[in-house]
Amino acid sequence: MSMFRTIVLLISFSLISMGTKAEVTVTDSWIRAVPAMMKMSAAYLKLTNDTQTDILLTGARVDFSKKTEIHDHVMSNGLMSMVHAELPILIKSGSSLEFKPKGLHIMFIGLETTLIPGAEHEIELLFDTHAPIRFSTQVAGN
Ligand SMILES: [Cu+2]
Repeated sequence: MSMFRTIVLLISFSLISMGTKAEVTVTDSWIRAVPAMMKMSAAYLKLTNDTQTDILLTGARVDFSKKTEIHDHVMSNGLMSMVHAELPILIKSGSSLEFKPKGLHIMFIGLETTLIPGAEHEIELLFDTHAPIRFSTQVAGN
C-alpha cells in the first residue's frame, strides 16, 4: 500500500470516528433483466460522494460477465449511440453521479449468468484514491 493511500485511508477513518457523515454511497441501483440468449445487459445507480474529497471513478467489476465497462450515450444526427465513457469520472465532494437508461451505465458484455428478475448480484465500483465499493443489487424488468 502506498504512503498516499495510507494517508487517505487514515483521513477517512478519522472522519468516521469524529461522527462526520463521510461516505460514498450507492442508492437506487438495479440491473436490467434480459432473455437468457442475450449476453449483454447494464446496471444503473446513483453514486453520492459525501466525503470531504473529490473521488475518481475508474471502472467496475462483477463476477457474472466477461467484460464490465462504463458506457455513455451520445446523440449524433438524431440517433442515439453508445460510447465508452471517458475515464476516470470525477465526482466532486458533496455531489452525485447518476447512471440511468439512455445515459451513463455500467455495461456487461459476455454475460455468464442469466439475469433473472429478483435475483441479487454484487457489483464493485473502482476508484482512484478511494477503496472499492462493493454492493448488492437486484435484477429488475425492463
Ligand atoms: Cu453500453
